[in-house]
Amino acid sequence: MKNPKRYLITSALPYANGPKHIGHLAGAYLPADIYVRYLRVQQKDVVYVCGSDEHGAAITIQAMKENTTPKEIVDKYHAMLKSNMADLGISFDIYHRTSSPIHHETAQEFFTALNEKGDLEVKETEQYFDEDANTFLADRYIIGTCPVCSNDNAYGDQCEKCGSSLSQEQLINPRSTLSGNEPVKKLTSHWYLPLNKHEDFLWQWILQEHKGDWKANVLGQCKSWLDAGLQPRAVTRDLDWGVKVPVAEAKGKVLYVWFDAPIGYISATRQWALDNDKDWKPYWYEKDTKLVHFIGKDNIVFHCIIFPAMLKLHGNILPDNVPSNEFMNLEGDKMSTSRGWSIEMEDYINDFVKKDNGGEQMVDALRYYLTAIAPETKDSEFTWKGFQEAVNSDIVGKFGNFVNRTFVLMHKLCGGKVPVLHMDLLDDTDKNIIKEIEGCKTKIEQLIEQYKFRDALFEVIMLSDAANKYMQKKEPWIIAKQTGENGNLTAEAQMLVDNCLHICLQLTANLAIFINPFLPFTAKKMCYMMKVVDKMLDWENAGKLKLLSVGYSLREPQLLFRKIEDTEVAEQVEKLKIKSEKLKVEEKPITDNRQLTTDKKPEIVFDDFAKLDLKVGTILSAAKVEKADKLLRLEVDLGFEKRIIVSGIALHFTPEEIIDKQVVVVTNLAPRKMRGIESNGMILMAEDNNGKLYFIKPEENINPGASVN
Ligand code: B3M
Ligand code: ZN
Repeated sequence: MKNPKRYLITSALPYANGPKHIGHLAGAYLPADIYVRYLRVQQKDVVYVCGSDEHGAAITIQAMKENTTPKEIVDKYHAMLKSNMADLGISFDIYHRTSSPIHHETAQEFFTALNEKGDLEVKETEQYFDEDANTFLADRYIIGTCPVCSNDNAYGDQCEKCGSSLSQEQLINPRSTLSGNEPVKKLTSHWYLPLNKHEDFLWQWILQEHKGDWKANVLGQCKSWLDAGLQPRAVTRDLDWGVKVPVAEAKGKVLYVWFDAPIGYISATRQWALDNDKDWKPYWYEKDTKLVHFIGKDNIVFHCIIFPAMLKLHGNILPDNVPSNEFMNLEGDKMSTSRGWSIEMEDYINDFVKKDNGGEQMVDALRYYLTAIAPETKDSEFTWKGFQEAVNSDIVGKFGNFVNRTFVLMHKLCGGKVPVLHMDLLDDTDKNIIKEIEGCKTKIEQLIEQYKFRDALFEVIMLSDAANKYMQKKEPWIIAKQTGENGNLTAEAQMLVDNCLHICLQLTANLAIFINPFLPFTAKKMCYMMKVVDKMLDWENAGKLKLLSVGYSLREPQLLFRKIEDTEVAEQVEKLKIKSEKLKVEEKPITDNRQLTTDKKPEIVFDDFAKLDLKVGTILSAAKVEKADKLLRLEVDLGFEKRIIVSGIALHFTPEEIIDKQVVVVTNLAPRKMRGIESNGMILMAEDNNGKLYFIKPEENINPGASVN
């Protein structure tokens, strides 16, 4: 779209069902943030909205898993996601939530408008029903075997192993998540969006109008959906958590989460307008608004086909572009929080940003690497080694190094002030680098406007590389040794030194402007060093040579980035392995922890119980048993003696985390040899329905050897 009057930028609303990983960050948040920051320094009218997606089975199932209510789940993870995003410099104008009243109202109005116009169809169909739990089983409440990859635990809406988008009907051997039983079919009515009626429009709009400007991966996915033919899609569900269907006869039904979530973009805009005394309507109704959705590839069909069909029926504008990214893998495998093969935003923040030697520079270090390897056209791969190399060689070695050398030399050779530029002394080397600064601006603009952030960032690093080479060629520290007979620097030499450092300083100012959308904290630090206000970062200043006035005194340099050490890389790789191993046992389907297991044992008399000698012990040491994945060798202090006990808990706990823990031990169990080690007792553990283990221990630490009766 040429010259839009305003921009509305959205990032996919993350489900508030758990922490989100840096693959999510790289896919939908960081690129949008770069784009928005770029538009803001161009003084564009831009609003950037996002928020937590708080409905759907993803939330209610997590609540079952954590043995709590959906409300507590969304409150907890909404707070976490909001603060993680802020910590990582994602500059939303609003981070809203779909549990808010204004969202419920907006989504209901939207549904009612379509329903009253006759754009939805009501159909009675058979749906899976759990007779034990006496409830219909929406989406993820059914698990079964994936027809594509044979994964036994595919969800009713998606297989997390191969990424296929599924419907419950496609699952082989469906089972209920609530009881594990085979579900029965029961009649129920739902509202459908007849997508089949909009095929022609969608075909024309996506594959004709946008074939030149949408990304190939996006067009490709849309084409295969359209080629396969669109089906009517249910937009309501039998669930008790979500936006109530605003129709009297729809008791016990809520809007399908994928119907209400994208409307979350609208309700967030409304809330932003309320908070800022603005009018939200032009952003959703005026044709000169440029609406751009940033998402990951698993969300393409919803943002390119379903939501646009809804928007069109509702009389809203359509997205101008949906620059979806592919996936970012991690150390050779798919990133997945549930399998523990991921780096959560929360963990990165704790391990790097909130540590000594961390801070905002480590936010920018991550933003740098994630953008440099952004999966813009195909899947990409995060490795800790790659992170280290990118940070150490590009932003420490090239960008940071140039800025630092410039400041050090300016203080040493030019008295800490911006030196004069002697135009008559400029040679070709000077003129070439000046041209490069100007050229860089145009290149970055073109690339960002095509959503090629990776290449745009590469241009900035190339400019800093060229800047280093320029300085290396000019060698002002050598010229500064050309002294006359009186021992002072010759006038000509001083002028050459001044020219070089003048250019290097203007280059630094330009680098700050160029890097700002990508690494905003770095740009800010550079402004501080140059003693200029943030206004200098306005895009119209880019490419200019007079950003810093002659004679202006500047601050001492600060280090922009620190190196990543080998030990940090090793620690993170190790941490990843431990985390994923620990979660392997939990890979089983989720069952409801609030339901009691009923496997009862036969009655015993008191004397049977009294035969057990139960004592409190303290774990003194723990170590893995070689060639036995599940076993830990524990040394336990029982007060009167220390014992070796072999326990099958290695997949649940690391040795480090259980040292000093108190446990209850069956001390009079006959000794048993396991993997050649004699085990003298047994540790009592509780196990929930998901197979997760918990220690049984006194409320407070007491003396080891205390008896348990
Ligand atoms: N919450 C799905 C996801 O996190 C969903 C996105 C909604 S965007 C309107 O992948
Ligand atoms: Zn699959």
